[in-house]
Amino acid sequence: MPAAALNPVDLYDVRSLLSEEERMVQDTVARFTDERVLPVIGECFDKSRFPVELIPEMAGLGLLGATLPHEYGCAGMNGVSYGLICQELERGDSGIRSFASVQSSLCMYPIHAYGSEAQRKQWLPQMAAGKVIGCFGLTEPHGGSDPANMKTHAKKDGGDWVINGAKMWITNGNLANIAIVWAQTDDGIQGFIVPTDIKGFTAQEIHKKMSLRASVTSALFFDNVRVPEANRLPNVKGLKGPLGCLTQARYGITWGPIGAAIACFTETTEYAKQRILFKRPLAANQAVQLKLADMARRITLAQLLSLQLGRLKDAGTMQPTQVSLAKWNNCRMAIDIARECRDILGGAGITTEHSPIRHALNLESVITYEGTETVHQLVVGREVTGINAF
Ligand code: TGC
Ligand code: FAD
Repeated sequence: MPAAALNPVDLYDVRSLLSEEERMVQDTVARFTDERVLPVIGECFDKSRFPVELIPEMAGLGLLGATLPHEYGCAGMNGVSYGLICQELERGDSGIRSFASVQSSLCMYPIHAYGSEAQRKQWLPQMAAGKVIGCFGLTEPHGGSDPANMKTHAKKDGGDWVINGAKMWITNGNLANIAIVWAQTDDGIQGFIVPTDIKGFTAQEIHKKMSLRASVTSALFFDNVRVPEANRLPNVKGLKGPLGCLTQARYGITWGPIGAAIACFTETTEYAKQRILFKRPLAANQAVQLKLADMARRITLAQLLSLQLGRLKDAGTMQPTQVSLAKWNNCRMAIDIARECRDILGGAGITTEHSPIRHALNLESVITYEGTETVHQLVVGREVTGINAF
Protein backbone atom coordinates (compact mmCIF):
# COMPACT_ATOMS: atom_id res chain seq x y z
CA MET A 1 0.00 0.00 0.00
CA PRO A 2 1.45 3.43 -0.91
CA ALA A 3 2.24 5.66 2.02
CA ALA A 4 -0.26 8.46 2.62
CA ALA A 5 0.90 11.84 1.30
CA LEU A 6 2.32 13.96 4.08
CA ASN A 7 1.39 17.57 4.73
CA PRO A 8 4.49 19.58 3.70
CA VAL A 9 3.97 22.03 6.56
CA ASP A 10 3.26 19.32 9.13
CA LEU A 11 5.52 16.45 8.13
CA TYR A 12 5.38 14.82 11.57
CA ASP A 13 1.62 15.22 12.00
CA VAL A 14 2.10 17.47 15.01
CA ARG A 15 -1.56 18.35 14.65
CA SER A 16 -2.47 14.83 15.76
CA LEU A 17 -0.80 15.66 19.10
CA LEU A 18 -3.26 18.50 19.71
CA SER A 19 -6.48 18.13 21.63
CA GLU A 20 -9.79 18.75 19.89
CA GLU A 21 -10.05 22.13 21.61
CA GLU A 22 -6.53 23.13 20.56
CA ARG A 23 -7.32 22.19 16.95
CA MET A 24 -10.48 24.25 17.09
CA VAL A 25 -8.53 27.28 18.35
CA GLN A 26 -5.99 26.84 15.57
CA ASP A 27 -8.68 26.53 12.88
CA THR A 28 -10.57 29.58 14.16
CA VAL A 29 -7.50 31.81 14.18
CA ALA A 30 -6.33 30.40 10.84
CA ARG A 31 -9.68 31.44 9.33
CA PHE A 32 -9.37 34.90 10.86
CA THR A 33 -5.90 35.27 9.36
CA ASP A 34 -6.98 34.02 5.93
CA GLU A 35 -10.14 36.09 5.75
CA ARG A 36 -9.31 39.26 7.66
CA VAL A 37 -5.52 39.67 7.90
CA LEU A 38 -4.12 38.44 4.59
CA PRO A 39 -6.37 40.57 2.35
CA VAL A 40 -5.19 43.82 3.99
CA ILE A 41 -1.74 43.17 5.40
CA GLY A 42 0.38 43.90 2.32
CA GLU A 43 -1.16 47.35 2.04
CA CYS A 44 -0.91 47.96 5.80
CA PHE A 45 2.80 47.13 5.65
CA ASP A 46 3.29 49.37 2.59
CA LYS A 47 1.47 52.26 4.26
CA SER A 48 2.95 51.62 7.69
CA ARG A 49 -0.45 51.21 9.32
CA PHE A 50 -1.59 48.87 12.08
CA PRO A 51 -5.10 47.61 11.20
CA VAL A 52 -6.91 48.85 14.32
CA GLU A 53 -10.22 47.74 12.82
CA LEU A 54 -9.23 44.14 13.58
CA ILE A 55 -8.99 44.72 17.35
CA PRO A 56 -12.70 44.15 18.13
CA GLU A 57 -12.67 40.95 16.07
CA MET A 58 -9.58 39.65 17.85
CA ALA A 59 -11.27 40.43 21.14
CA GLY A 60 -14.46 38.71 19.98
CA LEU A 61 -12.49 35.55 19.25
CA GLY A 62 -11.01 35.58 22.76
CA LEU A 63 -7.46 36.22 21.54
CA LEU A 64 -6.62 38.93 24.09
CA GLY A 65 -5.43 37.57 27.42
CA ALA A 66 -6.49 34.16 26.11
CA THR A 67 -4.97 32.14 28.96
CA LEU A 68 -6.40 34.23 31.80
CA PRO A 69 -9.49 33.05 33.69
CA HIS A 70 -13.11 33.50 32.65
CA GLU A 71 -13.88 35.54 35.76
CA TYR A 72 -11.99 38.47 34.17
CA GLY A 73 -13.72 38.12 30.80
CA CYS A 74 -10.91 36.02 29.32
CA ALA A 75 -11.04 32.71 27.45
CA GLY A 76 -9.18 30.52 29.99
CA MET A 77 -7.25 28.64 27.28
CA ASN A 78 -4.14 26.56 27.89
CA GLY A 79 -0.60 27.53 26.90
CA VAL A 80 -0.55 25.39 23.76
CA SER A 81 -3.69 27.14 22.49
CA TYR A 82 -2.05 30.50 23.15
CA GLY A 83 0.96 29.31 21.14
CA LEU A 84 -1.26 28.26 18.25
CA ILE A 85 -2.91 31.71 18.32
CA CYS A 86 0.53 33.29 17.98
CA GLN A 87 1.50 30.92 15.17
CA GLU A 88 -1.62 31.59 13.13
CA LEU A 89 -1.53 35.36 13.69
CA GLU A 90 2.12 35.55 12.66
CA ARG A 91 1.36 33.51 9.53
CA GLY A 92 -0.45 36.73 8.69
CA ASP A 93 2.13 39.21 9.99
CA SER A 94 4.46 39.58 12.97
CA GLY A 95 2.85 42.96 13.70
CA ILE A 96 -0.55 41.38 14.33
CA ARG A 97 0.98 38.76 16.63
CA SER A 98 3.00 41.50 18.35
CA PHE A 99 -0.17 43.39 19.16
CA ALA A 100 -1.69 40.28 20.75
CA SER A 101 1.54 39.37 22.59
CA VAL A 102 1.90 42.78 24.15
CA GLN A 103 -1.74 43.07 25.16
CA SER A 104 -1.86 39.51 26.54
CA SER A 105 1.56 38.58 27.91
CA LEU A 106 3.10 41.93 28.69
CA CYS A 107 0.12 43.92 29.95
CA MET A 108 -2.73 41.65 31.04
CA TYR A 109 -0.39 39.00 32.47
CA PRO A 110 1.39 41.37 34.93
CA ILE A 111 -1.91 42.88 36.05
CA HIS A 112 -3.17 39.36 36.73
CA ALA A 113 0.05 38.00 38.24
CA TYR A 114 1.31 41.03 40.17
CA GLY A 115 -1.75 43.28 40.49
CA SER A 116 -4.29 43.74 43.27
CA GLU A 117 -7.76 42.28 42.93
CA ALA A 118 -9.08 45.82 42.38
CA GLN A 119 -6.61 46.33 39.50
CA ARG A 120 -7.58 43.00 37.94
CA LYS A 121 -11.27 43.82 38.10
CA GLN A 122 -10.75 47.35 36.81
CA TRP A 123 -8.58 46.54 33.79
CA LEU A 124 -8.70 42.90 32.65
CA PRO A 125 -12.30 42.68 31.37
CA GLN A 126 -11.89 45.90 29.36
CA MET A 127 -8.57 44.72 27.98
CA ALA A 128 -9.99 41.32 27.00
CA ALA A 129 -12.75 43.20 25.17
CA GLY A 130 -10.17 45.30 23.33
CA LYS A 131 -11.60 48.49 24.81
CA VAL A 132 -8.44 49.30 26.74
CA ILE A 133 -5.14 48.78 24.94
CA GLY A 134 -1.88 48.37 26.81
CA CYS A 135 1.80 48.87 26.11
CA PHE A 136 4.81 47.64 28.09
CA GLY A 137 7.66 49.98 28.86
CA LEU A 138 10.87 48.25 29.85
CA THR A 139 13.51 49.11 27.21
CA GLU A 140 15.35 52.40 27.51
CA PRO A 141 17.31 54.31 24.87
CA HIS A 142 20.72 53.54 26.38
CA GLY A 143 20.47 49.73 26.11
CA GLY A 144 17.61 47.26 26.06
CA SER A 145 19.58 44.08 26.66
CA ASP A 146 20.53 45.20 30.14
CA PRO A 147 17.29 46.35 31.76
CA ALA A 148 18.85 46.14 35.24
CA ASN A 149 20.64 49.39 34.32
CA MET A 150 17.33 51.25 34.18
CA LYS A 151 17.33 55.04 34.54
CA THR A 152 13.58 55.67 34.67
CA HIS A 153 12.71 56.11 38.30
CA ALA A 154 9.67 56.52 40.50
CA LYS A 155 9.84 58.44 43.75
CA LYS A 156 7.28 58.20 46.52
CA ASP A 157 5.69 61.56 47.31
CA GLY A 158 3.00 61.30 49.98
CA GLY A 159 0.38 58.88 48.65
CA ASP A 160 1.64 59.22 45.06
CA TRP A 161 4.56 58.12 42.92
CA VAL A 162 6.31 60.57 40.61
CA ILE A 163 7.84 58.98 37.51
CA ASN A 164 10.59 60.50 35.35
CA GLY A 165 12.46 58.94 32.44
CA ALA A 166 12.07 57.58 28.93
CA LYS A 167 11.33 54.26 27.24
CA MET A 168 12.22 53.31 23.68
CA TRP A 169 10.86 50.96 21.01
CA ILE A 170 7.52 50.45 22.69
CA THR A 171 4.96 48.39 20.72
CA ASN A 172 1.43 49.87 20.80
CA GLY A 173 2.83 53.03 22.45
CA ASN A 174 0.64 55.48 20.52
CA LEU A 175 -2.37 53.17 20.57
CA ALA A 176 -2.33 52.48 24.27
CA ASN A 177 -4.73 53.67 26.94
CA ILE A 178 -2.45 52.37 29.68
CA ALA A 179 1.27 51.70 29.90
CA ILE A 180 2.79 49.09 32.21
CA VAL A 181 5.91 51.00 33.19
CA TRP A 182 8.92 49.52 34.98
CA ALA A 183 10.87 52.03 37.06
CA GLN A 184 13.71 52.04 39.55
CA THR A 185 12.60 52.94 43.11
CA ASP A 186 14.34 53.16 46.49
CA ASP A 187 13.04 49.61 46.96
CA GLY A 188 14.19 48.14 43.61
CA ILE A 189 12.45 47.92 40.24
CA GLN A 190 8.67 48.18 40.44
CA GLY A 191 5.80 48.23 37.95
CA PHE A 192 3.15 50.94 37.56
CA ILE A 193 -0.07 51.19 35.59
CA VAL A 194 0.12 54.59 33.90
CA PRO A 195 -2.94 55.93 32.04
CA THR A 196 -1.62 57.51 28.85
CA ASP A 197 -3.85 60.59 29.07
CA ILE A 198 -2.16 61.63 32.29
CA LYS A 199 -0.24 64.93 32.61
CA GLY A 200 3.47 64.62 31.83
CA PHE A 201 3.17 61.50 29.65
CA THR A 202 4.05 61.69 25.95
CA ALA A 203 4.19 58.96 23.31
CA GLN A 204 6.07 59.72 20.12
CA GLU A 205 5.66 57.32 17.21
CA ILE A 206 8.88 56.01 15.64
CA HIS A 207 8.87 56.39 11.86
CA LYS A 208 11.18 55.24 9.03
CA LYS A 209 10.92 51.61 10.22
CA MET A 210 11.71 48.97 7.58
CA SER A 211 10.46 46.23 9.89
CA LEU A 212 7.16 45.66 11.71
CA ARG A 213 5.63 48.38 9.58
CA ALA A 214 2.11 47.12 10.31
CA SER A 215 2.67 47.75 14.01
CA VAL A 216 2.87 50.92 16.09
CA THR A 217 6.25 51.46 17.78
CA SER A 218 6.88 54.48 20.01
CA ALA A 219 9.15 56.27 22.41
CA LEU A 220 7.57 57.14 25.77
CA PHE A 221 8.52 60.12 27.92
CA PHE A 222 7.66 60.66 31.58
CA ASP A 223 8.00 64.19 32.88
CA ASN A 224 6.96 64.24 36.55
CA VAL A 225 4.12 61.82 35.86
CA ARG A 226 2.17 61.45 39.11
CA VAL A 227 0.22 58.26 39.78
CA PRO A 228 -1.44 57.14 43.02
CA GLU A 229 -0.16 54.20 45.10
CA ALA A 230 -3.21 52.28 43.81
CA ASN A 231 -1.52 52.20 40.38
CA ARG A 232 1.59 50.37 41.63
CA LEU A 233 1.62 46.62 40.99
CA PRO A 234 1.87 45.48 44.61
CA ASN A 235 2.91 41.85 44.29
CA VAL A 236 6.37 41.96 42.74
CA LYS A 237 9.68 43.77 43.22
CA GLY A 238 12.91 43.49 41.28
CA LEU A 239 13.87 42.56 37.75
CA LYS A 240 12.06 39.25 38.05
CA GLY A 241 8.81 41.24 37.61
CA PRO A 242 9.39 42.33 33.99
CA LEU A 243 11.45 39.20 33.21
CA GLY A 244 8.52 37.06 34.34
CA CYS A 245 6.31 38.84 31.78
CA LEU A 246 8.98 38.33 29.13
CA THR A 247 8.99 34.60 29.77
CA GLN A 248 5.28 34.53 28.90
CA ALA A 249 5.70 36.67 25.78
CA ARG A 250 8.85 34.88 24.61
CA TYR A 251 7.01 31.58 24.93
CA GLY A 252 4.40 32.88 22.45
CA ILE A 253 7.18 34.17 20.22
CA THR A 254 8.62 30.69 19.91
CA TRP A 255 5.38 29.76 18.07
CA GLY A 256 4.84 32.95 16.06
CA PRO A 257 7.80 32.64 13.68
CA ILE A 258 6.70 29.10 12.79
CA GLY A 259 3.66 30.77 11.21
CA ALA A 260 5.81 33.28 9.33
CA ALA A 261 8.06 30.47 8.08
CA ILE A 262 5.07 28.37 6.95
CA ALA A 263 3.68 31.35 5.01
CA CYS A 264 6.99 31.90 3.19
CA PHE A 265 7.65 28.22 2.57
CA THR A 266 4.14 27.51 1.21
CA GLU A 267 4.12 30.48 -1.14
CA THR A 268 7.64 29.82 -2.39
CA THR A 269 7.14 26.09 -2.95
CA GLU A 270 4.10 26.81 -5.12
CA TYR A 271 6.02 29.48 -7.01
CA ALA A 272 8.98 27.16 -7.61
CA LYS A 273 6.65 24.45 -8.93
CA GLN A 274 5.03 26.87 -11.41
CA ARG A 275 8.04 28.84 -12.59
CA ILE A 276 9.65 27.35 -15.70
CA LEU A 277 13.35 28.05 -16.19
CA PHE A 278 15.64 26.09 -18.48
CA LYS A 279 12.55 24.20 -19.73
CA ARG A 280 11.60 22.73 -16.37
CA PRO A 281 10.02 23.85 -13.12
CA LEU A 282 12.40 25.68 -10.83
CA ALA A 283 11.43 23.14 -8.15
CA ALA A 284 12.83 20.32 -10.31
CA ASN A 285 16.40 21.50 -9.65
CA GLN A 286 18.30 19.71 -6.93
CA ALA A 287 19.70 22.99 -5.63
CA VAL A 288 16.17 24.31 -5.07
CA GLN A 289 14.80 21.08 -3.63
CA LEU A 290 17.64 20.94 -1.13
CA LYS A 291 16.64 24.38 0.09
CA LEU A 292 12.94 23.53 0.30
CA ALA A 293 13.63 20.20 2.03
CA ASP A 294 15.84 21.95 4.53
CA MET A 295 13.09 24.47 5.25
CA ALA A 296 10.61 21.65 5.85
CA ARG A 297 13.10 20.00 8.20
CA ARG A 298 13.65 23.17 10.20
CA ILE A 299 9.92 23.98 10.41
CA THR A 300 9.25 20.44 11.69
CA LEU A 301 11.91 20.72 14.40
CA ALA A 302 10.56 24.11 15.49
CA GLN A 303 7.00 22.75 15.69
CA LEU A 304 8.09 19.88 17.92
CA LEU A 305 10.17 22.21 20.08
CA SER A 306 7.33 24.66 20.69
CA LEU A 307 4.76 21.95 21.30
CA GLN A 308 6.91 20.27 23.93
CA LEU A 309 7.62 23.70 25.46
CA GLY A 310 3.87 24.30 25.58
CA ARG A 311 3.26 20.95 27.26
CA LEU A 312 5.91 21.84 29.88
CA LYS A 313 4.23 25.22 30.35
CA ASP A 314 0.84 23.63 30.84
CA ALA A 315 2.39 21.16 33.30
CA GLY A 316 3.82 24.14 35.22
CA THR A 317 7.45 23.07 34.79
CA MET A 318 8.65 25.32 31.94
CA GLN A 319 12.01 27.01 32.69
CA PRO A 320 13.13 30.38 31.26
CA THR A 321 16.22 28.74 29.74
CA GLN A 322 14.01 26.38 27.75
CA VAL A 323 12.11 29.40 26.46
CA SER A 324 15.38 31.09 25.49
CA LEU A 325 16.53 28.09 23.50
CA ALA A 326 13.26 27.89 21.57
CA LYS A 327 13.05 31.67 20.98
CA TRP A 328 16.59 31.62 19.61
CA ASN A 329 16.06 28.50 17.47
CA ASN A 330 12.67 29.41 16.04
CA CYS A 331 13.47 33.05 15.22
CA ARG A 332 16.70 31.97 13.51
CA MET A 333 14.84 29.22 11.64
CA ALA A 334 12.19 31.66 10.38
CA ILE A 335 14.44 34.53 9.35
CA ASP A 336 16.74 32.17 7.44
CA ILE A 337 13.75 30.61 5.67
CA ALA A 338 12.19 33.99 4.85
CA ARG A 339 15.45 35.25 3.34
CA GLU A 340 15.99 32.02 1.38
CA CYS A 341 12.42 32.19 0.05
CA ARG A 342 12.98 35.78 -1.04
CA ASP A 343 15.95 34.56 -3.04
CA ILE A 344 14.03 31.72 -4.72
CA LEU A 345 11.40 34.24 -5.84
CA GLY A 346 14.10 36.19 -7.65
CA GLY A 347 13.18 39.76 -8.56
CA ALA A 348 9.54 39.05 -7.73
CA GLY A 349 10.71 38.51 -4.16
CA ILE A 350 11.63 42.12 -3.58
CA THR A 351 8.08 43.50 -3.55
CA THR A 352 5.37 43.00 -0.96
CA GLU A 353 3.23 41.29 -3.65
CA HIS A 354 4.83 38.18 -2.14
CA SER A 355 5.11 37.70 1.62
CA PRO A 356 8.74 36.57 2.18
CA ILE A 357 10.37 39.99 2.12
CA ARG A 358 7.74 41.36 4.50
CA HIS A 359 8.23 38.42 6.84
CA ALA A 360 12.03 38.63 6.54
CA LEU A 361 11.99 42.32 7.41
CA ASN A 362 9.57 41.76 10.29
CA LEU A 363 11.72 38.95 11.65
CA GLU A 364 14.62 41.39 11.97
CA SER A 365 12.59 42.84 14.85
CA VAL A 366 11.37 39.52 16.18
CA ILE A 367 14.92 38.17 16.45
CA THR A 368 15.88 41.40 18.29
CA TYR A 369 13.02 42.12 20.65
CA GLU A 370 12.15 40.10 23.73
CA GLY A 371 15.87 39.45 24.11
CA THR A 372 18.22 39.45 21.12
CA GLU A 373 19.50 36.19 19.69
CA THR A 374 22.81 36.77 21.51
CA VAL A 375 21.05 37.31 24.84
CA HIS A 376 19.25 33.97 24.47
CA GLN A 377 22.43 32.19 23.39
CA LEU A 378 24.14 33.55 26.50
CA VAL A 379 21.24 32.44 28.72
CA VAL A 380 21.66 28.90 27.36
CA GLY A 381 25.45 29.23 27.67
CA ARG A 382 25.07 30.23 31.31
CA GLU A 383 22.87 27.20 31.95
CA VAL A 384 25.23 24.69 30.38
CA THR A 385 28.47 26.12 31.81
CA GLY A 386 27.29 27.64 35.07
CA ILE A 387 29.26 30.78 34.13
CA ASN A 388 27.48 34.13 33.68
CA ALA A 389 28.96 35.74 30.54
CA PHE A 390 26.74 38.85 30.54
P1 TGC B 1 19.34 37.81 36.48
O1 TGC B 1 20.29 38.01 37.59
O2 TGC B 1 19.50 36.68 35.54
O3 TGC B 1 17.84 37.76 37.05
C1 TGC B 1 17.31 38.76 37.89
C2 TGC B 1 16.10 38.17 38.56
O4 TGC B 1 15.12 37.81 37.58
C3 TGC B 1 14.88 36.38 37.60
N1 TGC B 1 14.79 35.96 36.21
C4 TGC B 1 13.65 35.62 35.61
N2 TGC B 1 12.42 35.51 36.08
C5 TGC B 1 11.47 35.14 35.20
N3 TGC B 1 11.69 34.91 33.91
C6 TGC B 1 12.94 35.02 33.40
N4 TGC B 1 13.17 34.81 32.10
C7 TGC B 1 13.98 35.38 34.25
N5 TGC B 1 15.31 35.58 34.10
C8 TGC B 1 15.78 35.94 35.30
C9 TGC B 1 16.06 35.79 38.31
O5 TGC B 1 15.74 34.58 38.93
C10 TGC B 1 16.38 36.87 39.31
O6 TGC B 1 15.44 36.79 40.36
P2 TGC B 1 15.87 37.13 41.87
O7 TGC B 1 14.70 36.74 42.71
O8 TGC B 1 17.09 36.31 42.13
O9 TGC B 1 16.15 38.59 41.89
O10 TGC B 1 19.34 39.16 35.69
P3 TGC B 1 20.38 39.65 34.70
O11 TGC B 1 20.49 41.12 34.87
O12 TGC B 1 21.64 38.82 34.79
O13 TGC B 1 19.63 39.29 33.36
C11 TGC B 1 20.34 39.10 32.27
C12 TGC B 1 19.46 39.03 31.02
C13 TGC B 1 20.33 39.52 29.89
C14 TGC B 1 19.06 37.60 30.78
C15 TGC B 1 18.20 39.91 31.12
O14 TGC B 1 18.55 41.20 31.48
C16 TGC B 1 17.45 39.92 29.81
O15 TGC B 1 16.63 39.03 29.55
N6 TGC B 1 17.68 40.94 28.92
C17 TGC B 1 16.91 41.12 27.71
C18 TGC B 1 15.86 42.16 27.92
C19 TGC B 1 14.66 41.95 27.07
O16 TGC B 1 14.34 40.87 26.62
N7 TGC B 1 13.89 43.00 26.84
C20 TGC B 1 12.66 42.90 26.15
C21 TGC B 1 11.83 44.14 26.30
S1 TGC B 1 10.12 43.92 25.96
C22 TGC B 1 10.01 43.64 24.32
O17 TGC B 1 10.95 43.51 23.61
C23 TGC B 1 8.65 43.55 23.80
S2 TGC B 1 8.51 43.27 22.10
C24 TGC B 1 6.90 42.83 22.10
C25 TGC B 1 6.29 42.60 20.79
O18 TGC B 1 6.10 43.58 20.03
O19 TGC B 1 5.93 41.42 20.55
P1 FAD C 1 21.30 46.61 22.65
O1 FAD C 1 20.94 46.07 23.96
O2 FAD C 1 22.04 47.88 22.57
O3 FAD C 1 22.11 45.48 21.85
C1 FAD C 1 22.88 45.81 20.69
C2 FAD C 1 23.64 44.57 20.24
O4 FAD C 1 24.54 44.15 21.26
C3 FAD C 1 22.74 43.36 19.95
O5 FAD C 1 23.20 42.68 18.81
C4 FAD C 1 22.92 42.50 21.19
O6 FAD C 1 22.69 41.13 20.91
C5 FAD C 1 24.37 42.76 21.50
N1 FAD C 1 24.72 42.48 22.89
C6 FAD C 1 24.12 42.96 24.00
N2 FAD C 1 24.69 42.49 25.11
C7 FAD C 1 25.72 41.69 24.70
C8 FAD C 1 26.69 40.89 25.36
N3 FAD C 1 26.74 40.82 26.71
N4 FAD C 1 27.57 40.20 24.62
C9 FAD C 1 27.51 40.25 23.27
N5 FAD C 1 26.62 40.98 22.58
C10 FAD C 1 25.73 41.68 23.28
N6 FAD C 1 10.86 46.95 24.38
C11 FAD C 1 9.90 47.12 25.35
O7 FAD C 1 10.23 47.32 26.50
N7 FAD C 1 8.58 47.07 25.02
C12 FAD C 1 8.14 46.86 23.75
O8 FAD C 1 6.93 46.81 23.51
C13 FAD C 1 9.13 46.70 22.73
N8 FAD C 1 8.74 46.54 21.43
C14 FAD C 1 9.68 46.54 20.44
C15 FAD C 1 9.28 46.57 19.10
C16 FAD C 1 10.23 46.62 18.09
C17 FAD C 1 9.80 46.70 16.66
C18 FAD C 1 11.62 46.59 18.42
C19 FAD C 1 12.66 46.61 17.33
C20 FAD C 1 12.02 46.56 19.73
C21 FAD C 1 11.06 46.55 20.76
N9 FAD C 1 11.44 46.60 22.10
C22 FAD C 1 10.50 46.75 23.09
C23 FAD C 1 12.85 46.74 22.46
C24 FAD C 1 13.64 45.45 22.37
O9 FAD C 1 13.36 44.60 23.44
C25 FAD C 1 15.13 45.84 22.34
O10 FAD C 1 15.38 46.40 21.06
C26 FAD C 1 16.04 44.66 22.60
O11 FAD C 1 15.89 44.18 23.91
C27 FAD C 1 17.52 45.02 22.37
O12 FAD C 1 17.86 46.21 23.01
P2 FAD C 1 18.60 47.37 22.18
O13 FAD C 1 17.81 47.62 20.95
O14 FAD C 1 18.81 48.50 23.09
O15 FAD C 1 19.97 46.74 21.72
